[in-house]
Amino acid sequence: MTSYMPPADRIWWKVPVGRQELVWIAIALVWCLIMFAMMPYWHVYGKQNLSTEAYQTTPEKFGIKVQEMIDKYQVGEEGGIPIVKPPAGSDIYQLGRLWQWWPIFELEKDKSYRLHLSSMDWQHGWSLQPDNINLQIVPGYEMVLKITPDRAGEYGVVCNEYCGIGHHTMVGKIYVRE
Ligand SMILES: [Cu+2]
Repeated sequence: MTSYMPPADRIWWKVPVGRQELVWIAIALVWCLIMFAMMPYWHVYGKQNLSTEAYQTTPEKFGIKVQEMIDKYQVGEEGGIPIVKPPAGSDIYQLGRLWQWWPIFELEKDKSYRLHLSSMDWQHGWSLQPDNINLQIVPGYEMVLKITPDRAGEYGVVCNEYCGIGHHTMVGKIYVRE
């Protein structure tokens, strides 16, 4: 009998499941449960997934927050992009747009900040180098993550989501001072 023919026994669902099949279902189920448990385990102990928060916003609202922070804490300018030194422990805002990460931050080592990220136009990829922290940044949502820079130096923010003709020039900066 082939599968496209009707079963010989009309009430086939009452035929007991074979032992081998039961064993494989059990093995697959146990493996699923292990994988399920691994997700929270790696989140906590794997040191690879960020604990981010996400909120709805609009480009207009987010742009206002960014500008308010710049007006309060700007300390300089580099290549036409403001450099901002917000107080330790504060909420800091960086926006992505064609083709900039705006503004540049000057942060203190070993101090924590709540970093808010959003896009003004379309999807960008926020990639912190050389630490390789990656986040998808989309308009309409703000991602929030707590950061505590533990090394002084200059960090780059590159866009790793192709966003048009100037994508390769979309490079931002974060300075961390002792
Ligand atoms: Cu891009």
